[in-house]
Amino acid sequence: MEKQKYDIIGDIHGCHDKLLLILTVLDYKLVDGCYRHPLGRKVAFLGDFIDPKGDIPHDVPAVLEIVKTMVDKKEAVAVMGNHEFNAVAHATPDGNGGYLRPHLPNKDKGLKITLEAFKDGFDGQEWKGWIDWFKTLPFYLELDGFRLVHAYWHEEAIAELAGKTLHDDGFLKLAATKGTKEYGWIENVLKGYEIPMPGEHKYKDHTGEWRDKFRARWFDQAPKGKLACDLVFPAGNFDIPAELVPDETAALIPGYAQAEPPVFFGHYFKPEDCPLEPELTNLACLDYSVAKGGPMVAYRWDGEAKLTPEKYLAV
Ligand SMILES: [Mn+2]
Repeated sequence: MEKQKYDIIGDIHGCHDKLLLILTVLDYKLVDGCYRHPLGRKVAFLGDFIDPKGDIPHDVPAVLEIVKTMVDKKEAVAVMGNHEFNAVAHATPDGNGGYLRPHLPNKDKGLKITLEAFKDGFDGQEWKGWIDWFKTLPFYLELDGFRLVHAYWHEEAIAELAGKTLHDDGFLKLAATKGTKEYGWIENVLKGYEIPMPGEHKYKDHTGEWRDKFRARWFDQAPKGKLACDLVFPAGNFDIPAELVPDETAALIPGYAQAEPPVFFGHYFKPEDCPLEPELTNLACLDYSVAKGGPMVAYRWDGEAKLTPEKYLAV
């Protein structure tokens, strides 16, 4: 049987104008309040719908309405991003007078911008309704011929997360508590893979915090004998030294085997001038920093096992 065709769309972060544009260019039409494709194609969303940066045009409620309506009407599928997970933890009381994600004045700036757009903000019924919806989003999807995950297809975490949902309060609490195995699974799948810097090196991240780990190319096969600057993903984004990564660190990188179905993910803020091409023939990161003014990117998947640059679309 012929496979269902999908247009896979990377991170959105409230960028309503680019979402409308990419749907239009992909030939989706608004019919009965829902975007639908005349040839029966569907959209696959990779998460991070909310939390815009303040200086980029945004309309979070409109983005959420479009995505949820398409998912409800079975015109789209969607996985959870780390920003949706964070919003759920931020909205859930911890039982000790606080929240699973503490409300700190200088943290979660994007979420503050998100909340301003809803009637009565954090305390309103509208936001509570969206939190309920975020909880329904799967942590990953394995469809006929391809896979979707926000950041990292980690076999073990994915096997553990099968059947789990944030509607289970016990699981949600564990998943939001540092040091639990549930927290580790969620970190991997929604935030990607970090390996220690070689030696005593540290670098300053975008929040100004000093870090001794960096986001690695989790998909490379047997990456021994490489320099740290060659293993950072995306390339050139951070101040990572040209120093050999010890074998035991490289051995932590599982790789993504060539025989596996194609996997699509977002999350990584690839620089906006990054070439529109897959990282591997069966692996593509579709986040080109739309949140910072980069393009929104889609991949037009027609059932192929081998991904090609011609199938990319950027607006
Ligand atoms: Mn993300």
